Amino acid sequence: MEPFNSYVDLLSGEVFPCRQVVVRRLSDMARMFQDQQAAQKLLQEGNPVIYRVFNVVVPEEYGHLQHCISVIFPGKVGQEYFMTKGHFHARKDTAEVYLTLRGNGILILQNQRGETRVLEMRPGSASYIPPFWAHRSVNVGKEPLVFFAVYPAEAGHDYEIIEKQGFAVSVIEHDGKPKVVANPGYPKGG
Ligand code: PAN
Ligand code: ZN
Repeated sequence: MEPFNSYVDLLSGEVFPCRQVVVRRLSDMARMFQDQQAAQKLLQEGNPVIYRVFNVVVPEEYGHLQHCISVIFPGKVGQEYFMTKGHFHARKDTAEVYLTLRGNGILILQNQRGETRVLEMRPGSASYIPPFWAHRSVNVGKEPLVFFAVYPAEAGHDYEIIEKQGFAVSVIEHDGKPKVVANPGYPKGG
């Protein structure tokens, strides 16, 4: 195939040209938030967009590199900040790099033993997500969190484990600041 460029608007995160945009609204992931009462209220008030992903389309084959921009909007469901669904890669032995372009976030990582790590995301942070770590990004700032991601094109996404069990930690606002807390709903022992 021919080499090509894409162009990223560093403020909005929009990619040009873009042939595939994923839009995640609260209704797509409402059960992932801790405060179900707050989630239901927000759903009734208009079902906000939580994030968008602008994908550059490349063949989903070994050797290619998938790349995209994610934009997580600022906001909270109860005290919990807007975040992505989070996933393992379907091929768990594949890594990923996130380069943050705008905003402030926290990247939650969790391995198959249920051990978690968190990394800050701010303009200029290049976060390495090693193979076998599930990942979810959380916008803890007041502006959109915009980051560029690149990963093996054959990696795929496995949302099922996270949809069932969630992550062992959540990021909530406490005294006006982000705080990483244990998730009470997470099954003990991983
Ligand atoms: C990212 C994510 C993106 C949206 O491109 O797919 O931020 O998050 P969810 O896929 O968890 O909804 C990535 O990690 N790709 O592998
Ligand atoms: Zn990923």
